[in-house]
Amino acid sequence: MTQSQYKALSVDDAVTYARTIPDFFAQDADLICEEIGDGNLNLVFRIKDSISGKSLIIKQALPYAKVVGESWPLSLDRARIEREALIIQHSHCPDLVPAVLGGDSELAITVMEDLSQYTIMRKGLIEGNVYPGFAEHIGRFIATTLFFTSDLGMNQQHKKTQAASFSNPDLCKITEDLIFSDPYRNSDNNNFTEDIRNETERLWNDPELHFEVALLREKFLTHGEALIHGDLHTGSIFIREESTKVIDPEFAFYGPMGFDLGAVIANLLLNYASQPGWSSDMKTLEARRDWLLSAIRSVWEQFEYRFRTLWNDECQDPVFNSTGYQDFYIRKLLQDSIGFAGCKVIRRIVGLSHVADIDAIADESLRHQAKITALQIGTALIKGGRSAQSIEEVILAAKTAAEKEGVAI
Ligand code: SR1
Ligand code: MG
Repeated sequence: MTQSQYKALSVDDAVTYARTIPDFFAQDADLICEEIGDGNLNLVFRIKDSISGKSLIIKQALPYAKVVGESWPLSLDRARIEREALIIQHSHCPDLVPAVLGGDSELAITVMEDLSQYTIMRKGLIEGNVYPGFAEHIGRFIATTLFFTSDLGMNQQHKKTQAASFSNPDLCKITEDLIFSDPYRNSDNNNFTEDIRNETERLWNDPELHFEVALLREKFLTHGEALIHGDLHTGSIFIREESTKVIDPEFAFYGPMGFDLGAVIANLLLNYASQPGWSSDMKTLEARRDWLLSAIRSVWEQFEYRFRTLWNDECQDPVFNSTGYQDFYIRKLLQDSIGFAGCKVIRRIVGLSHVADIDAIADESLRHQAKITALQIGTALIKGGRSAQSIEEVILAAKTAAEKEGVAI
C-alpha cells in the first residue's frame, strides 16, 4: 500500500485488519470492535472475540491533531516511531511495556496487547488509589530504556543511526510550542481561566523565569542524550496494584533524559496540587499527599539506583568511568528533571492541553486553589532546578505551596 492509500479506519476495517494478525484470532471468530480513543491525537480500536474474550488494540494515527482538527496537520510517521519505540522499550523492559503484535506504516497502524484489565494511572490517582510498585517500575523503565539507548549503554555509531530514524519534528514542535514557549507569552494557543489571569500574566513578565525556560528549551532542542519516551505523563501509564505498563511513545526522539523523569514528577505534583478537590477530609488529604511525595522521592531513588548500577556494570565507553563523572552526570540529570517538571506543571494550567486532576474538580474555589498551588510549584521548580542538589527540594517546593493554601476542604 502507498501513502496515498492511507485512510482512517472504520470499526469494520479494524476488524478486517485484526483478522490478518497471525495466530491471534480463530478464523471463524465473532469479533466485536469499539473505538475507545480518548486522547488528543489518534484513533484507538479494541477488537474482541465475543466468545473467548481474547482481545487486541489497533491504534491508528490521524494526519492531524484530533484535539484541534484538520487545521493542525501532523506527520503519520509518528505511528512508525511509536511502534519502533515500543519494540525497543519492550526489549529492555518486557514486563513494563505492551507487546507489539503487528503494524503498517502506510496505514499508520500499531497493533498491540490489550491492557483493558489495567486503569489509566491519572484516573486511578484521582480516585485516590496508591500503587506500591509504581516507583520501582517507572524508575526501572526510565533508567533502563534511557541507559541502553544512550552513548553510555549502546554502540555510539549505532546510536547515531538510531537517532536519525527517530527524528520526530512535528511532535517535537508540539512540545516546543506548548511546553517551552506558549505559557510564557500571550499566545492564542493558551487556555486558561480568567480567575488566574494575574498569575498567568506574571508568567509572561518574569525575566528570571524566561531565562531558565530558555535554557530548558535549548536542552530539549539540542541534547540528544537517549531515546526518550517524550510524553510520560500519568495518562501514558496503565497500572494496577502489582503491575505497570508504559504506553504511547509517539513523541519519542533522541532528547534530554531529564524530560521523562520530569514528566513523571510533574504529573504526581499536579495530582498533589489537585488533592484538596478530591479528598473528603483532612486526614485523607494528608495521607494521599504524603504518598505522592514519597512516590516522587522513590521514583528518583529507584531511577538513580538502577542507572548507576547499569553504568557500573555495562558502560560501553571507558572514558565515562573517569572519577567524578558519574556523580556529575547524575546531578545534572536531577537538575534537568526538576526544571522540566516545572515546565510540565505550568503547561497543564495555562497551556493548550490540561489534565483532569485539576480541571475536573467540581468545587470552583478548590479548582482555583489547585491551579494556584500548581503554578507556585512549577515556578519554584523552574527557578530552583539548576541549583538543586537533592530530590528533597521538589518535596519542599510542594509543601511550601501547600502551606499557603487558604481554602479548607
Ligand atoms: C496537541 S497534543 C497536546 C498534548 O497531548 C499529548 O499527550 C502531549 O502531551 C501534547 O503536548
Ligand atoms: Mg499520548
